Amino acid sequence: MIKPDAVANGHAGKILDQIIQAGFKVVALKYTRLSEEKAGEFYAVHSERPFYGELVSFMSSGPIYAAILEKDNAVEDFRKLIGATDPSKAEEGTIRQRFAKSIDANAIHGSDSDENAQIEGDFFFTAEERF
Ligand code: FUP
Repeated sequence: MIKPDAVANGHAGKILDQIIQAGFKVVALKYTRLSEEKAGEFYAVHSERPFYGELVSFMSSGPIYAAILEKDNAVEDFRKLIGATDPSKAEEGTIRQRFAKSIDANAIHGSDSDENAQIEGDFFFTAEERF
């Protein structure tokens, strides 16, 4: 997901370009907005964390781009490409270092396992929306 801050700041095109240039194939792509309810469902794993309420409200605050990406070793390589959760700790040239301002508004989300990538892909896309 390209998050509401990056979309609002006009960075979505540059972020998508960096992803594609890094060798990821776009299997599915959608411009949409999460309701609070859907954002809460997406981040249910964090429901006990102190930042959950703000996370849900931020993630439903504006439109996002959702995508399914494909590549060998995709989860690990994508997490390297996006950088640390806290952009102040993200390596030079990573998406979060380039485009994110804070740990809560951190520009982009990447799945943390193949299993979660499957679940999160199914959250946004039907089979007919994948190529
Ligand atoms: P990541 O996998 O890098 O997106 O990081 P996490 O799964 O740990 O966190 C998910 C989201 O929760 C982050 F993208 C932003 C938010 N978050 C906070 O707002 N504060 C924190 O201290 C940690 C995470």
